[in-house]
Amino acid sequence: MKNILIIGSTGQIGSELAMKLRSIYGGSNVVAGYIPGAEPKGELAESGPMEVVDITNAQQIADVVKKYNVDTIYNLAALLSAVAENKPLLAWHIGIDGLLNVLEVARENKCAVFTPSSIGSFGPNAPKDGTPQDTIQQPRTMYGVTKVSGELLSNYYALKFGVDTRSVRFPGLISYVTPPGGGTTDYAVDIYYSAVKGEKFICPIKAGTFMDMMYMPDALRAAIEIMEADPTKLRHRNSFNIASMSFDPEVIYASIKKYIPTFEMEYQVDALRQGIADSWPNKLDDTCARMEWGWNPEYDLDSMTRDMLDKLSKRLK
Ligand code: AKB
Repeated sequence: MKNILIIGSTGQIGSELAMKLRSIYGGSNVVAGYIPGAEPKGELAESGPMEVVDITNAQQIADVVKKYNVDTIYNLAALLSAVAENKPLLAWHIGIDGLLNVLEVARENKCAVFTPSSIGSFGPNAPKDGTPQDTIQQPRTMYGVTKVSGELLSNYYALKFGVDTRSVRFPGLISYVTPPGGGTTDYAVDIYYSAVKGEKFICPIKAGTFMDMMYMPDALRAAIEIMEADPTKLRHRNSFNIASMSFDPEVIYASIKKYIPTFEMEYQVDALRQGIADSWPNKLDDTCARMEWGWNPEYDLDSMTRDMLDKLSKRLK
């Protein structure tokens, strides 16, 4: 990777990934793509180039790729799962029509492409525990439908046209920087904000609902390491299961209570999010990622909780 374009650089993953990529490859070599209304601010705006790149506008993507001699595109434009259920056509337009634009530009300009998939690419017929890399997926959400279609389309472009497409299936991502918006796993971020603010947490997901989660520093490393991986070792491309921890609301609550014993939580279950969570796996098997490109997470629940509470309490002072 020498010249990188991030589409969706001001979102939950993009805002942190852009800074991490700039620290590795140099500020001027990482273009922060954004849509009007979501302009980069602060360090992100000051540390390198930024350009309007709407994923639904193929010409705009092509112009920026040519202007900066881009060789790698991080395609992070997407609606999260709960929002996608309410706006299915928009989810498809951004997730699939947009991806097709990116893949075509990549084919014409010989770019590598990273497009994240998700635990949401699996549905209720997939094995729930130790969900294998290659298994039945059959998601029942529009989010999942776009993720599986995106995986297939990206593999097609790799096989048919030799486009270097790669991807990981992200778990719920937890970070103290940019909050997520409209995901099913967002509760696992919100709970830390409530704990640090000294508020009771109202949990929208039932006790006993286990989902894969990951701390953002591990997720950023995964996105970079998969793109740097030796292609001759990759048997899979789109998309690798990755995992680091799996918990339900009771487990994360207990982990926070160790540090803030007065913290309280009560349940008010959100039917939409609960339905989505019930259709997702409890825990993925990430053996292929470990074997093919050396994936290895650094954070577990306890080390993440300590870091989240420490960083958030400084930020919210
Ligand atoms: C969501 O909850 O929609 C995302 C995801 C797991 O893909 N965080």
